[in-house]
Amino acid sequence: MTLAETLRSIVGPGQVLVDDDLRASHETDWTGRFTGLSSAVVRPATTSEVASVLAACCEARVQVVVQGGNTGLVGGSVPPANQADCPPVVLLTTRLAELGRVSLASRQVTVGAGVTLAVLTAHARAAGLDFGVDLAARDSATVGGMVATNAGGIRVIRHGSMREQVAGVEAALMDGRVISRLDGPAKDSTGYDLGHLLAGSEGTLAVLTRLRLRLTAAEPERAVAMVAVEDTAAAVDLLAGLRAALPALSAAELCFGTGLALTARNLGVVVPLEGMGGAYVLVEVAGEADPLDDLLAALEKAGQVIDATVASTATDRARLWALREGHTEAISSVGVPVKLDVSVPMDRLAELVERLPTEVAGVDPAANLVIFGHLAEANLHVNVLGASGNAEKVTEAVLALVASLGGSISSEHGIGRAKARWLGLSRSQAEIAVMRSIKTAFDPRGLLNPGVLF
Ligand code: 2HG
Ligand code: ZN
Repeated sequence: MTLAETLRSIVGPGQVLVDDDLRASHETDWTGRFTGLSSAVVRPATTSEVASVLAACCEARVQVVVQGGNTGLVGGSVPPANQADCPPVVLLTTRLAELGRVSLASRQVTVGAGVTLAVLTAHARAAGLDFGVDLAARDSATVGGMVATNAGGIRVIRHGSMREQVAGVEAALMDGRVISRLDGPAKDSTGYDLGHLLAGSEGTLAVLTRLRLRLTAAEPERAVAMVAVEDTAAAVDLLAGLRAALPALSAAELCFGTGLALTARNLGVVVPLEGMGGAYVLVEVAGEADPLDDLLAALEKAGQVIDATVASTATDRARLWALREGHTEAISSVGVPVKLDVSVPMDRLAELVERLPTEVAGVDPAANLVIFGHLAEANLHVNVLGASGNAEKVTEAVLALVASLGGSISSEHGIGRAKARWLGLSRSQAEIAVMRSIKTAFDPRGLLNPGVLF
């Protein structure tokens, strides 16, 4: 039997896509920057099918690339560009769509890795709870991909990143064995925490098939404001004041005039507070009761506010959020960006913002820089447009600056293929050696997500 025949016998003939046009959307990433050929796209529906697909590929020594919603921004979910002679199989997780019953007592739920964030959130809310992580790609991003990349998003200040939500995992190894720990014990000190190890491993160790996830209390009432401040340093001071006054602060997002103008143009709306500030902070507070008065009092007390627009209706809140969440699409509407997702110690954020334009212009004077990010984690999304011919040099310059400020070259998107060359800027040689040993223990033939991370 050929590998394709074996794969068809495992998942059914209709679930092995080999035609060019059916494979195409799985071979290029969301940004359009990363693309590579696959031999087939395989869509297993159960853990045992995933395990059998992996075992068959392992036996045939064929590489496997794992893909969920393909919303990743570092090229980690598509085949490598340089492997047309022996293209990998893309293993698509979207049919792993099980939605378990919400346990109100443990505040946990078990779901398939292919469930989207939006579906998980609706499921939790229907049970009177909520899910703690949220991000703009919620309608397509799968929870498996989000755990694999340790996704962060807009509410990390309140509930942490994806790893913190993981109470247990089930995953298939490249040789077809399955590890399963889905009971989600509230306390567990029985050795290595494999679930937390797989979180952030970017599909290089195993394929996540089911996740036991923690849920949060529902906080249905929200108040949102967009605040104009002098500059990034003032935004950081504002954050300190808001954190002191608002224990239920659920988001603090950083924007700048260039990105807001581009996003407003793309959405066909007017920029609020245009020209008023050197930086803008989108603030959200959540609670069981309407937190608007608390937010107004906190803004008054925190200082630094040049002007603010406060949303008092759901429509106005959505309008303000669209201006922040719409940045990614607005940027892609004008070109293919070099995207770098970095963080620095909070007291270096203003310096990073100040030095970036010179650093980027030094490599490519014609490039356009658009920055925004998650203020509370000092996580900046650096998007460089018009520099695709200089992508590597721009990446080098920005990441070197971040490293010199004591920062991380990936705050929440992962290393993927985009930053694999620069892993050494954020991790020591000893750490990388240990990571490689772990990779070998899970996947001795190096077949899973080749070229990602290392
Ligand atoms: C966000 O915060 C995402 O909206 C995407 O992490 C960031 O487009 C980007 O650079
Ligand atoms: Zn982000």
